[in-house]
Amino acid sequence: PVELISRISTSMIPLITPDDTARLDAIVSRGGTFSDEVDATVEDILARIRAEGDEALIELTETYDGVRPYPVQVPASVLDGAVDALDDDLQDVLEEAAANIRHFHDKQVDESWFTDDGDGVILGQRVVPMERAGLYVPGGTAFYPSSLLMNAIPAQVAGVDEIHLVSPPQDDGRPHPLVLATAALLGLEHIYAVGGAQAVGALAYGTASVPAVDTIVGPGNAYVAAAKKKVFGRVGIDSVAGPSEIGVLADATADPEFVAADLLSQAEHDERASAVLVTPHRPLAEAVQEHVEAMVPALPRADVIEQSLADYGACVVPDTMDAAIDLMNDLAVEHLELHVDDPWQTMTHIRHAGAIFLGAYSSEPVGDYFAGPNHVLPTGGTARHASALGVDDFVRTQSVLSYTKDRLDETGPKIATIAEAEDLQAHAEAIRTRLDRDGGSGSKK
Ligand code: HSO
Ligand code: ZN
Repeated sequence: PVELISRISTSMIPLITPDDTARLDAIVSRGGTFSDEVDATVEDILARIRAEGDEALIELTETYDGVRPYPVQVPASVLDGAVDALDDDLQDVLEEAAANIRHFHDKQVDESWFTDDGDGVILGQRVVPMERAGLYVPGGTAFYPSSLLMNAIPAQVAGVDEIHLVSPPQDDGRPHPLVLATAALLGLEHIYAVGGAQAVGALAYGTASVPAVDTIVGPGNAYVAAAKKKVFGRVGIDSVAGPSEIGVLADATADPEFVAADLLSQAEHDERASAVLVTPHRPLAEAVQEHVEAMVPALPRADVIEQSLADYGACVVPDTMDAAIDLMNDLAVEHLELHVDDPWQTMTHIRHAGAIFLGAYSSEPVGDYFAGPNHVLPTGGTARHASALGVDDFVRTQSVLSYTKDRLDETGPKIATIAEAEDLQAHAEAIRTRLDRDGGSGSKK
């Protein structure tokens, strides 16, 4: 059957077996890498921002965006009328989507907790929002209003005090009107007409106009991603997102047209996006191939889709559903759709995926735009260790300890024993000096 399969694998989305490890490896390891040129340029930009602040920020903006920010911080008066730039219907649905996203993220809020053993000893964990978050928002055609909702709302729900948004200036020296409108819709107040690595630097180090923040989130080009990686440690960052991907796990009950349409929805993101169907039911794979062929030519982004499918698309046909599930777990895809008879049952076998979409009507764009879960998700196999962007990315937990004299009298000698085993005498003394005060059990007589 392998020879047979390779004969028809010239389709727009190739049919392969799980033995085609070359293609499957290419899909998993296709993440974004930076060239040395990007790396050196970004290093330089960050050093200049650090040394010269606003002056460098404005100069670099003129160099890279060809315009002076007018001014760096967008005046409140501009924001007041910004929502008018939105078409009324679009405004309504964005507001509805924002409410859904807020509702979902409300559920993520963790409470502080404290234990009380009844003897006055209290241990606990405080959940404390960050003071300042930085949001990177791409300009012009790379700007998706939905992504601004997905990045800003968790910060708002977390209770972050100040959200500072940066976005590159257009010809008029201001961020794109749609960026301003969406920001205004969300009630964001601190907006700066700067972008690129210089904006990330400004958020990380602070300048006269842009305050230093505690964490920086949001998508951007290779320069922005490289800058975020470099300032990580000084500030927090969200994970650096790779190209989008979708995996569809399907059995004979799946509707091939739905499956094909959903594969294409991710393949259109960019040339490095990936779309993979895994099904043990070969007739389904072939039907999906046919629907793909039929649908792609009519799509405005057909070129992008053809490229991403040619490099990173596949209809994989393992022998059994168990093998299909194993493969899906190995791929650890960003979006996993389950088009199977009992998706809830199948889900119990899924270990690795960024977000899971169950059944024929949970199409991936439902999650991209509207349902409520975050669309900033781990890509490139990182779903093995990473999660969706969420409220957790904007809070810290702090441990709390409150001991009593009685409890220290009881446990102090044990604590001192460990300190001495570590040869850390001052640690032991910090305990013993308290036990000695009134001749407690640890006292040296
Ligand atoms: N699917 C993308 C998010 C997105 N889709 C934005 C449309 N707009 C990454 O999860
Ligand atoms: Zn999408």
